[in-house]
Amino acid sequence: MKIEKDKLLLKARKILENNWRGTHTVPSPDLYPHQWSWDSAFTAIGLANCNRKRAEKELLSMFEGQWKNGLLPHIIFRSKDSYFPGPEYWQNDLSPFAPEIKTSGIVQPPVHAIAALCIYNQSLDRERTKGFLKKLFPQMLEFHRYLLIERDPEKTGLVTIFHPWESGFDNSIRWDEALSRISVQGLPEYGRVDIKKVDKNQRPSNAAYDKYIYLVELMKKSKYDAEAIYKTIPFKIKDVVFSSILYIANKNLIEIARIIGENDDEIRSWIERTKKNYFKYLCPKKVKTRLVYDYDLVSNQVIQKRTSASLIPTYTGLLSQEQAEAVLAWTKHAHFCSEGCIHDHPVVTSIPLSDEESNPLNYWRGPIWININSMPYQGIKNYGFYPEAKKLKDAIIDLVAEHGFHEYYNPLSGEGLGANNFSWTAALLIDLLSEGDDDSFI
Ligand code: 9WN
Repeated sequence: MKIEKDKLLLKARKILENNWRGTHTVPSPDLYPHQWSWDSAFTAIGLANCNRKRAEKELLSMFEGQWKNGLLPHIIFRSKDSYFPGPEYWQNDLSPFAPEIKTSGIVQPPVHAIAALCIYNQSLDRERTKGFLKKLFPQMLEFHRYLLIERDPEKTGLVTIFHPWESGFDNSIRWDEALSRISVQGLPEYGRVDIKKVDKNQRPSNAAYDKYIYLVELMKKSKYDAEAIYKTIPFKIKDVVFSSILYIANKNLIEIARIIGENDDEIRSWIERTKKNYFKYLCPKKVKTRLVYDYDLVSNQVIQKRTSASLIPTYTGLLSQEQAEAVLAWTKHAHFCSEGCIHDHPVVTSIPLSDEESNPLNYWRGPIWININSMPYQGIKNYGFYPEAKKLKDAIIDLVAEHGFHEYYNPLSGEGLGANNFSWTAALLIDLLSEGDDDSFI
């Protein structure tokens, strides 16, 4: 498809403009009317290319929600607009560390340092941007410290998540087995708002929501204290995407420390820890596919589910060239919707189309998401697979140009699903379209 790049860029910027609320960008006005953590960081990556002042504000405002123990919550509640679970349900004041502002009590992947470095790299006035980095650096460091201490008592350099929402891949098949072991008891009455706004076939099931709410109940009982939660919660997983993103974010934090003249010894020690344990936990020798997976701390098993999560490690640079080739071969197989498909989008789906569990409509259980395409795109490009990377990039752009800026897409038809006018889709598109000469790496 021949796309008109300038028109597409304008549309993407307009979405970010409409979703801007003066201090932050909402992921989508109707379904997600507050500020989400990794959404804000993806949005800042897009804004770094076109509105750097706003990009800085976006990240700084996200850290207004930071807790005194470093935890950066996955939602800051910014308005009275309806969302469930809302602030009255989370009750962040159960924790002595919570801020005044109302937030959730869980985290999301730390994309923020990656976004902050993007802002600096794109800045036309780097001296001034250093001031922004200086402000944000200690807060990002505190967040990473929380993840590497409170969420990693095993000292593996890998993050333990307590809830599927922390992964950002909410109802992914990656969590099915762990959730199936949990029996829900004493659940409070609650009413979902999401399925009043989006077709319920495109959202997680009620049974999944019961487990999500039950897990939050358990965390509330522990007053959101990670040490206490570790002892009681039945969902404890070393998340491959979260840990990979943290590793990249730590590398970027080192670069930021260099730019502003801060000490980076502690960050380097975290990086070494991750390097030492990444394969030990996430891809032990007995794993025949050599793909990198999540590790379930309750069953003490690698979760060998083939999903797009296993493509994210390409972005870390930790894979050997041989392993990166295996990932690439895997993506080209049934997992890219490509040759032989009824449309022309060789884009990464959340789980392989060939998988019998794949559902083209349902959230993280089949559809295409733009963030899980842009990260492997950077990854395979870094490994030197230029033609494949170019093909993926063109496909992402084509998909959005043809079908609009949705939260996710049906991999069989390209049809947009979930929320419309979705901020990270717009932002990551801006980032891809702004990369300079499209053919520069061919
Ligand atoms: C729960 C905001 C968020 C994203 C997540 C996505 C979805 C929320 C929900 O929306 O999760 O956090 O209500 O389903 O799964 O990745 O950050 O866009």
